Formats: sequence, C-alpha cells, structure tokens
Amino acid sequence: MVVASPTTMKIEKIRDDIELPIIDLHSNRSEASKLIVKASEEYGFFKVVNHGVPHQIITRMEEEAHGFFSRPGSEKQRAGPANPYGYGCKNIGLNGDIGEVEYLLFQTQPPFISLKSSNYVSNDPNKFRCAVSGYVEAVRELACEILDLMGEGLGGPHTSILSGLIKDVDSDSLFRLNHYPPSDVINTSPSNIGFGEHTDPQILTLLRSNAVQGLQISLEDGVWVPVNPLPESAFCVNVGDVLQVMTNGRFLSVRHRAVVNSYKSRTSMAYFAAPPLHATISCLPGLAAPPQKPPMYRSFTWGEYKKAAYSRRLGDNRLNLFKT
Ligand code: GA4
Repeated sequence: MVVASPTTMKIEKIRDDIELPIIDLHSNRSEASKLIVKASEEYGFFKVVNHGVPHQIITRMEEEAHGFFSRPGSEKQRAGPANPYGYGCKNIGLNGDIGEVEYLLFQTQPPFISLKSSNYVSNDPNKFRCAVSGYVEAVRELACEILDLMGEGLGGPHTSILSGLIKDVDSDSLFRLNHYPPSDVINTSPSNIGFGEHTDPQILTLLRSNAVQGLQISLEDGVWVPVNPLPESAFCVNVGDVLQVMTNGRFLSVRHRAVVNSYKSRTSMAYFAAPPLHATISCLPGLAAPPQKPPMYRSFTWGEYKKAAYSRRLGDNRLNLFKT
C-alpha cells in the first residue's frame, strides 16, 4: 500500500503485516538461543511466549495504567511535566518532538517512585508503586534470561556480560506506560503518528501492549511494516543501539514507530533495559577481529551515549556519531 503522510505529504510505503518470529522460552535452550540470535540479526525484533512473567503481575500493572490514564487531565498533569521523567502529553523528549500519545516515564532504580509525580498517579499511590516494582522486577528477570540466551547463542567466553549490565544496582533501566487515544478522538490533529520513528538507545526493550495494532517497524528504507499485536500473552522484544554496538553490528537496532490507526485506544508498557551510566560500552570479546573485521563503533560510556540521545531529536541517527 502507498499512502501520503498527512503532515509532510511524503509518500510512504506500508507493507502487509508481518508475524515476527515467536520464540517459546520453554523449548530446548540451545534451540531458543539460536532462534533469538537469528531474529536479532534479521529483524532486530521478535516475540517471546512462555516467558515466565506471571499473568497477575501483568494484569495488575495494566489495571493501574488504565486507572491512571482514565483520570481527569488536570490530575494527570500534576504528575508532570515529563522532564524527561513523569507524565507527558504529546511532548516527547526535551527537543520539540510531538506525537498523539500520553505517557508516564519512570526510572526503575530506587528512588524511582519517590519522584514527585508518584503521589498523583492514583488514589492509592502505594498500590501503584507495588504494581510497578513487581512488574519491573519480573521483566528485568526476563530481560536477563533473554540476554543470557543471546550471549550463549553468540558464543565467546563471556555469556553473562550483557545480563550483568542490567543486574548492576546502578542500571539505568527505564519503564514507560503509553496511552494512544483512539483516532476518532484526535479530530484536531493532522497526524496519525503516536510515537515518531526512532531506535531505542538502550540494550533491549520488552514491550507489552493490548490487542490493538499500532507498532510498525522499518525493515527496508522507507517501507513500514505493521506488526501483528498477537498473541496477547507475548512480549515483543527489540534490540537497542547499545546491543548493536556490543555485537559489532551483528544484531540490528531497527527503527520503529507507533501509529494511531484505530478506533480503539492502545496502551503499551515498555521496559528499557540499560547499563549503569558509568559502564563502558564496546564490542563483546570475539565479535571483532581486526584487521578483517574491526570494531564498527568506538567505546563510550552509557552516560555519554544517553546524553547524545537526549540532546537530539527522536528520529536522529545517534549511532553514526560513534562510528569508527
Ligand atoms: C526512545 C526510547 C524510550 O522511549 C526513551 C525515549 C526518550 C524520551 O521519550 O524521553 C527519547 C527517545 C527515547 C530517544 C531520543 C530522545 C530521548 C526522546 C528523545 C527525543 C525513554 C529513551 O530512552 O529514548
């Protein structure tokens, strides 16, 4: 399908939906690890089922998220403005990006919940805080499991380097709740872009959404591919910029976006697994072999990379700044 984007009148190509690889984490370990590596190389995206995150932890968080987004606008605004953490409505980041989305963005390390906004997220802030910490703990474990499977599948001496970065007490991981209102509510906006195209700066992202379609990924330049939101029990996983650097470009941090294309509202919950700010990011041992295969990126700290990301626009290519 070819459509003209209403804001830019740029012609866009949208392909039929794809079903991303679905990896069963209960299956044979070496098989699962091979499939995860293959999907990370080909798509930078895959889904996991039988992931071990208890259903009630997910539904409790979904209910709290729903409760928050159903509050009157004036109440929600008290949990903002996002700077970059807290409640944001339409403004994304700090450099003028906008989208048809409202969200709550948290740091996951204590004292994430002491941020001023936490008193305004619910009539029972403690219940909200418990839901967030239970969810974050469970998805962090899942992220570590996936990173260990990646480490094993990549071979080399240090299979737990990746998960070690997330387990660190200083890990800079984030948690985000997004609400994309139904498109019929957006009668004043010329755009159907909920969250504009970008790559995730971190190591790995674990996303849950309700059954409403909205996520699109860009596999070839200029062609957008909608991702089927099913199965609902799955987590959608994607490779972030740091993992592309650490695998020397073998795993792909793929551009993606969220569109508001439905009469139903879409909610999503994203956990962004990140290293500590002081951690040095460089290619994993064994994945660069100079002179034939030199490291594609220079070493940097996560703090340095995060600063570069947060001082630029959403759609900017940040990895190019660190190429060797
Ligand atoms: C994209 C991934 C995460 O949602 C996020 C986003 C962050 C924000 O919303 O504040 C950024 C964006 C994200 C990348 C570039 C910068 C920072 C908005 C933006 C313009 C929380 C993150 O870590 O990077």
